[in-house]
Amino acid sequence: MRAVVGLGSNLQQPERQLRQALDALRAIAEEGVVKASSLYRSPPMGPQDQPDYINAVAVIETVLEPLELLDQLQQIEQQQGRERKRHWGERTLDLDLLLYGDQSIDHPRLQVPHPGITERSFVLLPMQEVLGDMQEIPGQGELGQWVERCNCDEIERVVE
Ligand code: ROI
Repeated sequence: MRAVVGLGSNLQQPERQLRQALDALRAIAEEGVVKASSLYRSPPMGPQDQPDYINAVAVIETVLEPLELLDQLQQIEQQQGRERKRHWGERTLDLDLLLYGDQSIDHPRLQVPHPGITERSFVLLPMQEVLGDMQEIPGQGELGQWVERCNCDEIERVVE
């Protein structure tokens, strides 16, 4: 199955955190990371007294079931010493399962598509880069429509 994972960090050298997490994703996915977006920098959504975030999106090919994949993602977060200081606060590494094939999943531990996708420019723009405007977000229409509607002024691509 093709799964789309969102990555975010604003502590402990965020760019390094994301590169390390991409390596870990390569290791768990059968075909590795099929495609990774550029890195993007944006101001925090939530409390403003925290550092800017670095975000990216990765597409992986996996035989893991959604909850198994979620376990693996949480394990990677833990391995990278996930610190989460407060609700909507700074964190070392956040991995979100954004899409799993074209499935809609409503489970106490997991909602897919991730409910934040459509209102978060830091998810929409990297998704658009790797999946294109025509990508369907199950139950929500096409990705391109949401990108048009989003406030994408404050997010910038990290030049490497
Ligand atoms: N804000 C930005 N810009 N990027 C994130 O990844 C992010 N993640 C979060 C909250 C705290 C909501 N804010 C964020 O979990």
